[in-house]
Amino acid sequence: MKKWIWSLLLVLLLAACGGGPAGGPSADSEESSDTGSDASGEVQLADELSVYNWADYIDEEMITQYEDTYGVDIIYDTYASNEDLLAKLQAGAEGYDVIFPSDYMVSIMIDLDLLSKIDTADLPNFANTDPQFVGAPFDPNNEYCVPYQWGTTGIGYRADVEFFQENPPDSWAYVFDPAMLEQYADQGINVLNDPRELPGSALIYLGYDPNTTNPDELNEARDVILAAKPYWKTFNSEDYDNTLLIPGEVALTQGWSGDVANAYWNTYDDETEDGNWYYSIPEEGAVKWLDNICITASTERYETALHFMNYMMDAEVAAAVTNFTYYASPNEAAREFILPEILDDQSIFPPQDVQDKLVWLTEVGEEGSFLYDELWTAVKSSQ
Ligand code: N2P
Repeated sequence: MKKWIWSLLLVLLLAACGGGPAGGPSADSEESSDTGSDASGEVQLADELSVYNWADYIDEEMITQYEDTYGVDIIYDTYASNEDLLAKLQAGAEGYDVIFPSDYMVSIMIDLDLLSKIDTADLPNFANTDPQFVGAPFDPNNEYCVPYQWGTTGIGYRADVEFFQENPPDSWAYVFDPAMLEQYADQGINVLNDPRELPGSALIYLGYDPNTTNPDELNEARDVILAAKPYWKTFNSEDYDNTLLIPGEVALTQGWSGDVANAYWNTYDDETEDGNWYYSIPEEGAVKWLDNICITASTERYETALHFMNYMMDAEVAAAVTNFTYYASPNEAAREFILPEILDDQSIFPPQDVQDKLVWLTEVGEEGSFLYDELWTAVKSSQ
């Protein structure tokens, strides 16, 4: 029996109603877990689906739209880092169906058997993906995950800070060099509360690979972080754009591209035609990342999870997510629905010469993970 026969039925139904996301079953499930196909070949969706995503990383209206269209209640929960997500799953948390790990975390999760396999032939909307994001090195045949959003890790700074008007932050020294920090730290500095991203930027500042497992290089990065830490006000990667940047609680942040763009557009002044948060990719280079939609190995609602995955790859849904989060979309078909000011914003979609300076984080192996854990514990426990 063809697994996605229901998607055909829905396409016909949506076509009759004037459109909507392609691919979807009838929504009259009575069950909280998948029941597979019934006699007519339609997949019976579960009553509920548990989705676990990064904080501030979706347009919640797209969740409501899914619930209303398909009659599936989404239990939506968020995390602050890949490591928090991993810890939760490793602690045996069951019930999460759909998760959004980044590149290097996909590799780790594949090795730990934490993900269900998928077949992209079952996902009609996978065809919307920009070919440059198909078959990324951490999942070369997309046997586990599909791309969700991508971005970079750089520096966000407040345009109205006088020091930055003369000295636009173009180096990681603005985050890590105490002599530099002296100039503006009293106005507040935030860094990402993330055990790979913060050491990663420090390593790049020092001229090292952000994936190094060389203990001397990691010790050097730890010392740079410890020397800068007294100047930092907050470690926040969860809601810093809304609680620290937009209200002007800090002057500078190590930040993710979309979060800083969110602050830019939310401080945009129609009169000056400018926002108050700028974003820079430091001259030493920076990390780029690709977050993914994956299904947990422990799911009992595999078909519903797959159906949701396909929904998220619909061109209009993916565009709505980017228009809300300000992160770049790997969905090529979504481009025509993305607001022109977002498509033209080079801090969100960096030009090729900037992209050439970017590196991926990769899995560092068991010993490497131990070293990064040790570094992170030293950073977080120091006074
Ligand atoms: C947005 C989270 C961005 C995810 N708040 C970075 N991988």
